[in-house]
Parts: sequence; C-alpha cells; structure tokens
Amino acid sequence: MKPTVSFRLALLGLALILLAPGFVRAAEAPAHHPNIVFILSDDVGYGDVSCYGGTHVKTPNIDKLAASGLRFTDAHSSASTCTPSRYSIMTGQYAFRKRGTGVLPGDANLIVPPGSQTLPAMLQKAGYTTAAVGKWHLGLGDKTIDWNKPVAPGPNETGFTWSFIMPATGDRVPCVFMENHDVVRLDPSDPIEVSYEHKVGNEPTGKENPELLKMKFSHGHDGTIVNGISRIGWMAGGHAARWVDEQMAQTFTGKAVEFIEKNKDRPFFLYFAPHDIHVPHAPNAEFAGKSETGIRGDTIDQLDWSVGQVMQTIDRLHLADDTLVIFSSDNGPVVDDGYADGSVEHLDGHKPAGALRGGKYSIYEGGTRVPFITVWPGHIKPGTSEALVCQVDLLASLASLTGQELEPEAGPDSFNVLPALVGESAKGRATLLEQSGGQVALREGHWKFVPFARPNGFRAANGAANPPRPELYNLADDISESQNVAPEQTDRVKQMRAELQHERQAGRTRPEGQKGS
Ligand code: NG6
Ligand code: CA
Repeated sequence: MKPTVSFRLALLGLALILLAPGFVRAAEAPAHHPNIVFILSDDVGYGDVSCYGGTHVKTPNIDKLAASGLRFTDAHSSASTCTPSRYSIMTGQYAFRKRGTGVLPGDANLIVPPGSQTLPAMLQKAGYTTAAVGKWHLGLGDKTIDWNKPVAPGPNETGFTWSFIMPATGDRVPCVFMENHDVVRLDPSDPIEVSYEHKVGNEPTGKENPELLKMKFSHGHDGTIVNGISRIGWMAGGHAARWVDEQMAQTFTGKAVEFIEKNKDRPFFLYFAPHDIHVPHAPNAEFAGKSETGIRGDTIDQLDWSVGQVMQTIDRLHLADDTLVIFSSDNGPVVDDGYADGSVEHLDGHKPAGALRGGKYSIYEGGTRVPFITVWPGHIKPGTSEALVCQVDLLASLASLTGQELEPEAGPDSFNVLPALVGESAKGRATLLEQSGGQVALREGHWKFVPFARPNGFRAANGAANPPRPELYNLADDISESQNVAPEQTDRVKQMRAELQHERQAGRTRPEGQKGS
C-alpha cells in the first residue's frame, strides 16, 4: 500500500521538528549542574582501601562510596608524584609537556597559568562557587614570596572562589595554612621567613638536634623542626600560625564541611585535598595506634573518617541526589617516604599497591593506577568499570557535564570520558601516557609499553640494577608487569614506540575539533 499524501506530510512535519536546532540540542546530552565534590587523597595506593582488596585496612566510608557508586579498576593519576599529577587535573595537560612541573619546594611560584581555562575556572563560568581545601603544591605568587603580605597569584587566580590550603606538603616549610591570599593567624610582630637554600632563624633543625625529634627522618627532612618533626627547608617566625600535624585532618575536614553548609543552595565545586596519607604520618589521638598496620594505617583510618564527615554532611543537607562525588588519589603508595616512623615494620603483609608493580615515583602501574570512585545517586548505577580513564580527563568530562565548551588551547590532553564516568559506557580512552619524573610510558588498551625505566630514588643509590629496555607487558594476563614480552613482540614494540613518540611530540592529544561538550 502506498503512503497517503497526508501521511507523507505528517512524516515531513516530524522530520522538520526533529531537525529544528532547539530539538537537536535537547536531544544531545542535556547540561546538568550537580554539586561536584572531588576528594583527592594523597599517596593512597590501589590496595590501600578495603574496597580495592586491601585486607589489612578498614575503610568503611570509602567502601560505602564504592557500594553506592562506580568503582574504576583502571583509573589513573597522570603522574606518579603529586605536583605533575595535580597540575594535569587543573589544566587538562600532561605535565611532561611543561617544564618546572616536578615536585615543587614550598616557596615555588605558581605553575598553573592564571586566567586560563582550568577545571575550577571552567566550572566557575558554568555558575559554580568553587573551593580548594587542603593540599595545594602548585606554587604561589610570581616572584620571591613575602609570606607576611598577601600572596598572589594562587588558587584564587586560577578559578577558586575561596581557598583554604597548605602551600606545599606536610613535610615542607612553611608549616602554615593560607586562607585566600593570607597566612592564617599570622602575628605581624613575628614575621615568617622561609628558605630552601640555607638555614634561616636560630631554631633547631633535625640535622643539628635529632634528639629533639618525636619522629626521626630516614632520608632528607633534616631542616627546621616544627611540632617535633623536622621538615624539608627552613623557616623562622610565624609561631602562632604554625599547624599542629595531629589536628590537620580536623582542620581541613571542618573547612570542607563548612563550605558545603554555606553553599548548599547553589551549585558548588569542592576540591577537597586531604593531607592524608602523605608523610609525616601524625594522626590525631582518635586514630593513633588503632589500625592493624601501624601509623601509616592510622592515617588511612583518619582519611576514611574525613571522607565520612563530608558524606554525612551531604546526606544531612539532603544534597546526595544532586551531588557528584569523585574519590581518588594523586599518585601511588609509598611506605618509607623519608621518616623512620615504623610504617615499614608494621606493614604486616599489607600490600599498599595491591597486585600492582611499583608505587609512588614508579613508571609501573602502581605509580599511577589509583582508587577512583564516582557516586551520583539516581544518575550513576552502582558497579565497577574497567574503562581506562585519567584525572587529566576531568576538565573535558565535567565541561561536557555542565554544557561548557573547551577553548581550543585548553585541556590539550583532556578527553571527554563522561559516558564512562557515569557508567553509560564501558569504554574510556584508547591510549594513555603515564609519567614518572622524566619517564613516560604508553598504555594502549591492555598493553603497556615502557621505553626505559630507571630504578627509583634511594633504590638506585643502593645499586639496584637497571631494568631491561624496552619493556612490554600484557596487563590482561599480567597485571603485575612481571613478564616482559618485548623480545617476542617486536612489531607491537615498534608500533607503540611510534605512537608514544607521536603523542609526546604532537604537543596535544585531544583533537583540535573535539569540544568538551
Ligand atoms: C620527596 C620527599 C618525600 C615527599 C615527596 C613529594 C625527600 C627525601 N623526599 O622529595 O618525602 O615529600 O618529595 O611527595 O625529601 S608528593 O606526594 O607531594 O609528590
Ligand atoms: Ca602525593
């Protein structure tokens, strides 16, 4: 039977409606503006939480996230140390592309370009109130820092409406918090001085007076003693402003909770970067001595508590259905990171990186494959995902979520993996570059290519042999990177070497045309 004229007209009408610009836009993924809470823990390994198989640790609050959200088994930080990894989160760019993005001293200048389309700046433009609470470690100011005056640019110039941070790390001077541009509780009559070159002031250092230490250092960390712990670098003055390590989790968590409470009625983005479980391990009395795995385990308990406090706040304010929570870590695990605090002795069979090889500082999977969980009740179905994703993708993915376009030069390595992050797709990226200092490895599906690897840090000093080069691993049946199949797979080695070189040299991996949304 031939279609009647009126039926044909009806079809034409329907086609016109479908093609109308408004309809087409509505048919694409609609923009959402949920609150976004990104909890970025420090040095937490793949096996350091119980929902990733850690049997000697108990992380009920993080496990609860995994049970109510999507737990990623192949998610990565962009590098195996903090500064480059956090730089990538903020900029959507692989850190090896920019000089000066290695682990920064506490008096370094800001490495994130102010005014650029960073992750928080993009969300700010989408109407979010944004906050950074906790560890910063991306530098401050643009000339020699005078800590006694407002310090800028910093988080507030790179997209954060409000910030409450520690400038670098817990083991680096200055041991003070900053709120926006100012050192918190600074007494002008006791000015702060900081140096990474020579001793300043006349307070004892770990090197000169080790008998004064409540925690001995094992390597480095022999500068000024603050709160019984010697640090990297020297500082003088600012006594009223100095932190007490054992209170730090309470302080940061309290600030995170306060920010959520204050902003519960508008879309907010909270970048919550707890200090745990970085060194120095100095847990609050509530957690000290309570875990199965010594003082490092105590800080895992403390981190889990912080996560619980944030989640309870979200629940109490009835924000859960309207809040996307992401939990992760900035790099893989380390046990002795410069303090002889008993962590090594008390590990008792706990495997911080789980079955993965390497950890913090390493080019192997343990360096960058980290816990990564997304939660958004009603939008993300609980489960696990094997998608290959990286924290560098948050910029493009959250731009897509919130309907923001990425400027062409922004986020050059950031891919929109939103469908994977919310569990609509099992597929993430096709390839990923993993960085450890000056080394870069390539992931392509379940293949891992390591052009060359150096033995890391003090292992090198102890005469560890150089690994063979190049290395190729099939992670599908060798998650621990124990069988180098490079000698048998010369074609694949050749192809992956060329791909790695291409992705490094191209200066960007996100195609020019690919928008965030
Ligand atoms: C290293 C420190 C280590 C830690 C790391 C940065 C020494 C011997 N080691 O240089 O303790 O602070 O830098 O860690 O000083 S990160 O997680 O911020 O990248
Ligand atoms: Ca770290």
